[in-house]
Amino acid sequence: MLREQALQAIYPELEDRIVVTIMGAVAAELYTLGHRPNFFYLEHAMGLASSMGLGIALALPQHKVVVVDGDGSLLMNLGTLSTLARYQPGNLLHIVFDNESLLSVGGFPTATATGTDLAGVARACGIPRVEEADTPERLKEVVVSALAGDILTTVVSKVEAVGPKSFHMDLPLLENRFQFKRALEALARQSK
Ligand SMILES: Cc1ncc(C[n+]2csc(CCOP(=O)(O)OP(=O)(O)O)c2C)c(N)n1
Repeated sequence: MLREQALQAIYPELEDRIVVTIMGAVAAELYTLGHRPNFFYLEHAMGLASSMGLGIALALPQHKVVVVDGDGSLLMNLGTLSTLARYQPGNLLHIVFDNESLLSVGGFPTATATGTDLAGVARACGIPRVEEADTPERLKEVVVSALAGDILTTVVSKVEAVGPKSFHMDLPLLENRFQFKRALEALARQSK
């Protein structure tokens, strides 16, 4: 499966959610499908999208938060899985696109290319619902049901190591930060 196809399939489920992505290829792909003020592309801080998503999910329990992660990023912050499992926010959906590669910096193989099973690690850490979804249709099914329910879910999707032609995003990091902060503040006001 191409990650672009997977994102396309789930975009309608994401557009009104709080979404935090890792940097690089997947951020550019989501941005190209249609940027929203409720999307934050966590540049530079590799591995920490899930940690940021956890903080937001705990702070805004009435709203669903979707983290779009990568294998290299998750491997850099594997402890996040046990922290997620400890706090278990039912409003958090953690999507891991596993292309077995550090694609955004040139395509070096990660440990999932040599056998590390991230879904297995997530289960062993105590994430209550762990799914694997290797077609856009299956991923969409999992995303729809996770967002309709209230169980912390990690879904690992194997994707080809193919990125966008251009990583250009016409959105300065600070502008994204201010937009996103305002979007979160508006949601926080709604839930008061
Ligand atoms: C701490 C840190 N180390 C390295 C980098 C450089 N870097 C940016 S993206 C990336 C690869 C991310 O890999 P993955 O999460 O698998 O996503 P992919 O690029 O494959 O979509 C790396 C190594 C960084 N931004 N921060």
